[in-house]
Amino acid sequence: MTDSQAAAPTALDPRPALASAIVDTLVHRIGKDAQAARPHDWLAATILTLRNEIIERWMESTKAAHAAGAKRVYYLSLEFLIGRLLRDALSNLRHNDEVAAALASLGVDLAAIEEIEPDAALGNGGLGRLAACFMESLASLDLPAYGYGIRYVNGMFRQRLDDGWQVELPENWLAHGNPWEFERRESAYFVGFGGEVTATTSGQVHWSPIEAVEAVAVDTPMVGWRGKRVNTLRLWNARAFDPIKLDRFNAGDFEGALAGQMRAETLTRVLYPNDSTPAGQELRLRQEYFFSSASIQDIVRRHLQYFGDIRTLPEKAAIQLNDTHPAVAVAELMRLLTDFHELSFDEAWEITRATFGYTNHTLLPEALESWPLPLFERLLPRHMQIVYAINARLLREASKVDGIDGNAIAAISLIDEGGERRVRMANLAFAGSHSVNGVAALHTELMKKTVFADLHRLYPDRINNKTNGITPRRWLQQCNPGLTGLLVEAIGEDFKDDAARLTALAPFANDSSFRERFAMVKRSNKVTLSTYIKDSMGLTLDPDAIFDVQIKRIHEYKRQLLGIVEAVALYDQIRSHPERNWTPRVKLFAGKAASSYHTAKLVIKLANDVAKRINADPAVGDLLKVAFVPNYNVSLAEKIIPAADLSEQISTAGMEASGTGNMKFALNGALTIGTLDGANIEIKDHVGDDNIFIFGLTADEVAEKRASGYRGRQVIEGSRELAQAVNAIASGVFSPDDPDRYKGLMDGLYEHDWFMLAADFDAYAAAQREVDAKFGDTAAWGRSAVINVANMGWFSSDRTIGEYAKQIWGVM
Ligand code: 26V
Repeated sequence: MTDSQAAAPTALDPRPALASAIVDTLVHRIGKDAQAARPHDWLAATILTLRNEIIERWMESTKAAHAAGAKRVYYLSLEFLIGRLLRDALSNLRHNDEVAAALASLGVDLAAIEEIEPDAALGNGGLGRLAACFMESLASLDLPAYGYGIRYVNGMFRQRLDDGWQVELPENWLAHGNPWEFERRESAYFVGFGGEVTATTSGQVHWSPIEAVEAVAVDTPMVGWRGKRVNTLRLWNARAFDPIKLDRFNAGDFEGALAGQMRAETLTRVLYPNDSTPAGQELRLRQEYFFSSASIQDIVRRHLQYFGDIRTLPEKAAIQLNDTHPAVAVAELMRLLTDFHELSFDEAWEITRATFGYTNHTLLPEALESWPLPLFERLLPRHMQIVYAINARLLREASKVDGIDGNAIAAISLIDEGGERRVRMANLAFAGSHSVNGVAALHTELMKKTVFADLHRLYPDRINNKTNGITPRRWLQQCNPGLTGLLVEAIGEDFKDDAARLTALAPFANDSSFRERFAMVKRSNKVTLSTYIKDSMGLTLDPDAIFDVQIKRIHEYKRQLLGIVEAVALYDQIRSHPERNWTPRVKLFAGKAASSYHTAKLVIKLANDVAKRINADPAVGDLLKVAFVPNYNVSLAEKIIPAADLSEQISTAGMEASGTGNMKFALNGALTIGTLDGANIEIKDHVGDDNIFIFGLTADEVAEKRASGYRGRQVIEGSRELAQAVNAIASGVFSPDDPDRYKGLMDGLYEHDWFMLAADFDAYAAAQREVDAKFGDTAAWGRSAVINVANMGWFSSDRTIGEYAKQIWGVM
């Protein structure tokens, strides 16, 4: 297949062949004819047809890496938030127009079948989506890499709103089968749990687990830009060894016969839908060990098959730990090296540290993983011994360093001894890696100063920064074809191969006719989104209003509440001064709350209550509309981001490690209103102070204020606008059916305000009025929007992966 335009079929045109290939697949693989086929059948037939080419490139990629004896990158992540794959694969292979035309000739609309592909939602939020962007960039940069994770049967829950309250519904992405995946029954590993460890007199250690499951590989191809390379995402499925215990079955004990199977399958049944606090549940630790063990066994097996000598592992394999979820892999590799390959502890430790790198994604103390020691020891007795041995060595080293006192030793230890003893996964990951990185410049500096201060003193060269990025294929080319087309007209195709070339757009910021076309693209995207919102929610939006968007997980530190309180204040202002020249505004919110996170769920309800009241008030009309769009996921983000004018990135400074949504918006020509937090700081540095709205406390100021005993009351009582909004919410103006619903939430702002909402409110409101003024100046706004696009190329995940490849993995 070649890159072709949608022209009329001719004798030389390959399209009839493609159309008949799709029909052939439909008949012979799906078992339907064109008359009986339903949209899902066409989707499967299209994917299966396209897959043939992908498989060929996939095999070539694997063979080439083998022939070159190349070092491979292994990305271990409990989450891969991939979204849909058909448009991604079509676009990266440059077959969009051709396949659209072939399907059209069969009376099938490509866009419509793309829309019914389920999202692969095997992740919670930023960390999982980053893993997916990284997989795409690794293939695009032609680096041999494997992603390793879990093939959850049920991904991130679907969100429904019942009278404004979040309701979680099970997600079932595999309901129609998954044409992208290949089960590899030959790649299966034994993963044990529990039992005992014995040692022979000669020192041979033997672990006899009391329970075991089989990990079976399921592979999905990851297609890089222009199909240059196709890498593997290998997800593990758990199976019982003896699927049906026939003796029990024959004896009539059907339930007993299936119990082992059920227990094994439970392991890979569901993604933990929480990214704020560790579940602390045994099943989660089992998931972590299950996928870490299978992945390490697979990596070691491949290394020995290709290179023969376990000692050369660090020269041929780089393993990156995506947060601490796979940290037990450090102990697992140590176990294989010492117990099976009979290396000395010291040699094994050297190999392990040279092989692993660890990426930290949050400093929130409540999100740092640690496991009660008795649980860890019961489930993984051999790993517990190894953790003790690593710890003894670590603390011995630490005690030799000047300035490391008893408190520092306690902080460095792999075991938390304050209260019930716990195994600290971040310390294990840090100790077991040669590189520990943060995901934005500020975050990396804070790592050195806060959670890892003592480990940093011990190993001052280990912490480094790798500012996150996003793939411009999915987040510009695929989701925003209108803007992409305009960019090609202006600066040619080069930016598609190297996002840094977007800088060629900068001069067009001063070209009024270009700005007009740029504004037309944005308006057209806003019309498309408005149609979606009208159809799904029944709400009519004015596409000429400013589309102000805050979409992300609902979390107190991300401060959706600040956005809502400001909307209430604005509503009050519009009602009090209808004669003023207001800039019409649409405030869009979307995001999921962890099911046990009550405050986050209450914030969702508040957004909905506020929307209900404001949207029904004829006094504001089209000047202000508020909507909470249900079931935020990757595909919804792809619809909303191209239509945004204003990107809300308003976390409490010092708390958002990086953010990646911030990058997606700016790349699509939205202006950011944000705090000096995470990657916002670097976005500001790239787009320039005049093209971003920065407000609020800095991370240092937040820390000082907290230390000084700050309380929200101090500022609320001094800010009329804020006090009115908070008191209106607290007194039930937006919840007449339950006037006290938000009293506790608002009291929290008076009494604590840990997230500095009140402290930042006036600055935020002032920045919003600057936004209004600038949006009214079409030329000024358009200039800034174009400058944003021109300067966002640096935030391509190709740049990020290039840095990992050169500075951590040694593969470029
Ligand atoms: C954390 C936890 C903690 C408890 C156990 C379950 C669980 C599952 C996931 C997570 C991930 C939280 C960390 C996270 O997603 N961090 C986000 O990472 C993004 C990519 O680096 C970054 O842009 C966001 O700022 C950061 O919040």
